[in-house]
Amino acid sequence: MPIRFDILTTFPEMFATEPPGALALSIPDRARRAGLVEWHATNIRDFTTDKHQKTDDRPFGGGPGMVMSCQPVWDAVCAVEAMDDRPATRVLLTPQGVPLTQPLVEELATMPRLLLLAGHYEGIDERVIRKLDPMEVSIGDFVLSGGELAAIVLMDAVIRLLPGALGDGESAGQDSFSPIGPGGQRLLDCPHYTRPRVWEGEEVPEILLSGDHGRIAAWRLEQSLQRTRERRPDLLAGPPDQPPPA
Ligand code: 9D3
Repeated sequence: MPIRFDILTTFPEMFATEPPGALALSIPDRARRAGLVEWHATNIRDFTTDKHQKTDDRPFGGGPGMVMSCQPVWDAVCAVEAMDDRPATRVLLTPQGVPLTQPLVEELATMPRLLLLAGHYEGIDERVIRKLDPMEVSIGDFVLSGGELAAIVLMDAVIRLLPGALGDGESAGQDSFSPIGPGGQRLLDCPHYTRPRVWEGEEVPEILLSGDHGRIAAWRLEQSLQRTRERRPDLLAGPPDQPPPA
């Protein structure tokens, strides 16, 4: 069975398979055509009950922006979940969520069905969030205009991990090629080079031309460690200090 994504959004066009959108190209499109994944975007607006099809309203307590209303979100989730027998893991894309990391992506890739809820506006009424009790996920500490692009990022990261999604040329997800540090941490990749051997007077590092695969592997690991220390020391740091016992 393919993994099934259901996306609930007021912008379902962002998930179209044609004309090619973000997920209708490259690895996700090939995975879809191979039957490894299917996705269905549902417009939350189709579940509004008022004549103006309003999905949002002004915030209690005042302030800027609009809040997505409970009823259309709840009815959309219930209707979409009933379209398939498999239980859906509910995921709300929100700046308040837990950070999306590769271990979380790997966990999500084992699920038969993911229901992604993407909000626009300031946010969604907290009461329907509590009733849905979704996993809340953020893709990073920057401000998007809505959850849709975050949903696309999550889908791309999950889809490329599905068995059979990567072609022969592409390095795999849990790949043997991804550099691992002395403490088992994931490291940044080493630099890569291809022909010509000299470009604009810049030479390819001599070691890569040596044919000595042992020394090449050691050099690449050292490059990965050095770059990780310089650019992402947080990846090498151990767990944060525990507070001392009282
Ligand atoms: C400027 C508005 N913000 C007030 C403090 C709140 C806010 C609401 C909704 C900010 C962004 C959004 C829309 N973003 C998402 O829905 C979102 C998101 C993001 O903005 N960054 C990283 N991950 C995610 S996941 C969903």
